[in-house]
Amino acid sequence: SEPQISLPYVLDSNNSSLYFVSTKKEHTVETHTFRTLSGDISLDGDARLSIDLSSVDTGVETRDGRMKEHLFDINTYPLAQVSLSLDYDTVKAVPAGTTQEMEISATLNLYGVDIQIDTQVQVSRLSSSRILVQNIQPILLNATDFGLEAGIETLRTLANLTSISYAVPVNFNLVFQTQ
Ligand code: OTP
Repeated sequence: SEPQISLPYVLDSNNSSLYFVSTKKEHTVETHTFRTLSGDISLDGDARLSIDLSSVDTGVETRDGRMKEHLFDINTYPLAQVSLSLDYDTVKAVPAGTTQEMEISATLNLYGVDIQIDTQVQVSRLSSSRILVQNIQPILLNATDFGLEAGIETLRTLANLTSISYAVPVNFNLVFQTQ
């Protein structure tokens, strides 16, 4: 059943995840994550997700360090930020135990560049106070859209690789809860 009163949602970071995929040497595909996410959804329907780029975890410390320094330049751009507006009441009205598909149009700010992401998510109501938001299709980023190709070429040279793809699929599972 739906909550009786309206409250803002806050990301439950321990139960949320965001994964991205890299491809090197044409066929070597690896999955990586960011450990630290935060976010919220206000009563006005302003939804935000903040990704702490210093929390990148590729399973290889040297690679994490190189990505922070040469790719993301975390001293200048510590966060990637996603924002969108949605209808709070539509989210509130999803009955517990059910899933609803929603079209969203979000802005991703990464490396000082804003790009628009139009995609479909599914919103599942876990309980009166918790929802799970997941992408349905993989979200396909291209590093060139953010001016990140020079950084990728630096990583490629440092690791002495023949290629690293600029195409990066992203998937997320975000749990939001009211307080
Ligand atoms: O020697 P060696 O072979 O070992 O070499 P190494 O492998 O060590 O070194 C080589 C290095 C390699 C191979 C790594 C290269 C790395 C890359 C190519 C990765 C580059 C990464 C990029 C470009 C991007 C990373 C991803 C992000 C920053 C995350 C972006 C976030 C996205 C897309 C999420 C978007 C979210 C949306 C649209 C919605 C969010 C929802 C909400 C806010 C809630 C909405 C709520 C409701 C209710 C609907």
